[in-house]
Amino acid sequence: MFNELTEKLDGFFSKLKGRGKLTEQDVKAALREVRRILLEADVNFRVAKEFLKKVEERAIGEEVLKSITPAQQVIKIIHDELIELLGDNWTQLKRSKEPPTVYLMVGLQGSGKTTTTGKLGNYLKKRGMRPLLAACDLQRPAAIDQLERVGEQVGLQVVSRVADTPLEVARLAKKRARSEGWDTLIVDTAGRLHVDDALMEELAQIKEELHPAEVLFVADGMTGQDAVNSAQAFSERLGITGVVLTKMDGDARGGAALSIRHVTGQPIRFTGMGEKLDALEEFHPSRLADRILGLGDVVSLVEKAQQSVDHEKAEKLAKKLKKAQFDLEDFLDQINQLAKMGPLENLLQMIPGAGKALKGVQVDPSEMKHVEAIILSMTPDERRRPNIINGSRRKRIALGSGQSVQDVNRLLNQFDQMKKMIKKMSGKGKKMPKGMMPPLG
Ligand SMILES: Nc1nc2c(ncn2[C@@H]2O[C@H](COP(=O)(O)OP(=O)(O)OP(=O)(O)O)[C@@H](O)[C@H]2O)c(=O)[nH]1
Ligand SMILES: [Mg+2]
Repeated sequence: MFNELTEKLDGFFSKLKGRGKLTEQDVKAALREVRRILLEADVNFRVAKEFLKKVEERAIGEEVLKSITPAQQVIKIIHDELIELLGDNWTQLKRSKEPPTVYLMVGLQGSGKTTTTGKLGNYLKKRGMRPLLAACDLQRPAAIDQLERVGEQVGLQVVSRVADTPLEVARLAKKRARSEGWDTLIVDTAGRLHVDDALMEELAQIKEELHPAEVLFVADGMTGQDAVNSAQAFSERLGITGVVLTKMDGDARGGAALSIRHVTGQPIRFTGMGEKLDALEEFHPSRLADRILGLGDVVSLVEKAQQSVDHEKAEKLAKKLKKAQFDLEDFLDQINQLAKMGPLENLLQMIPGAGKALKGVQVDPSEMKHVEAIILSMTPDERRRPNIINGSRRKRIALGSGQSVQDVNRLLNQFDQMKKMIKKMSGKGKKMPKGMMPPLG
């Protein structure tokens, strides 16, 4: 996410870093460059203009000219202003005084409403709440099926097929939530290709009926300028309280986040980071600003690791590590843990410097599958005592896993190296961070 923007700013700032004090001329030239970067990244031109005006006001003059490292000063100003533009720090979604708290999901067709309904339900469930989902998209019969499937996947009940109009389904769903004691109701609605009156009217009626605590505008992060226009329309005609930016796992140009926030004045609450129903992240402006400026997002990385790793397993593993009993079963376990943390590229992006260093390096998820296949083709005994795996066993494992003998050799070598490294670490009495895995080979 925001790769291109980061890269360009990086390139520009490395030029800047080589210079002495900045003159007004320099600042203007620098900001012209930043403006080009922002526009290319699909930031709305009005937003870019206002943003840069603020930066310029702060940058030109004493503050920068008197500073010892002017480049750093400019970076800091841009960073601060970015955070300012992206919004205040993340806060929890609002709750209603009387249950159920209703969250109304709205947005254009295909923006990710139904998926996000499931993701949000999953997110709240994990935090101890009891959400109920409501299928109020009666445009297409398939829409109801889809939400029912999503509900099943995350283990949540869905109110569907109880009436013929979205408004009536919404009303009955809230009634049911109240009488059965569900504390949250998340309402999936229909989308349209373009903002149209019929849709706005339908949504306005549902909103009036349900008194939602939040109206969340779900926007496709890949759509750039379009996202801005529709966000503005929904914001003006319906009134929204927050934004979920989906598909930010793709190569979104990034401008959407900046612009939508500015145009609607409403905070971005979450980002969708994949099709899976756990791929929803809380939106942290400061972290995103760090990311835009290439400072990495270590906080997210650590949080992610902690959430995904089963702590009990981690503790068992730590004990094994101490006794240097780490075997291929554990190795496989670790690979599966890693897989749970999401696409590898996402994780690597969060490590400072990794974005640049790994540029062009493709991390192939099928690699992981190969490793898994190889280990699964071993006997339990072989997994526990890899040193017994001789030449003929290697051939058998290669055949069984559909990989080459070289692949098997490589994996065993990697495992060997990793074991040596672990021994070294535990020998020095260094503690592995809780829940973190050792680097792969
Ligand atoms: N990569 C990626 N895909 C997503 C994300 N969120 C949703 N999608 C995909 O986008 C497509 C559309 O998502 P839906 O949830 O059906 O969108 P919708 O807004 O409900 O669509 P309509 O009901 O037709 O208006 C699906 O293929 C989803 O899997 C995301 O964060 N990342
Ligand atoms: Mg839908």
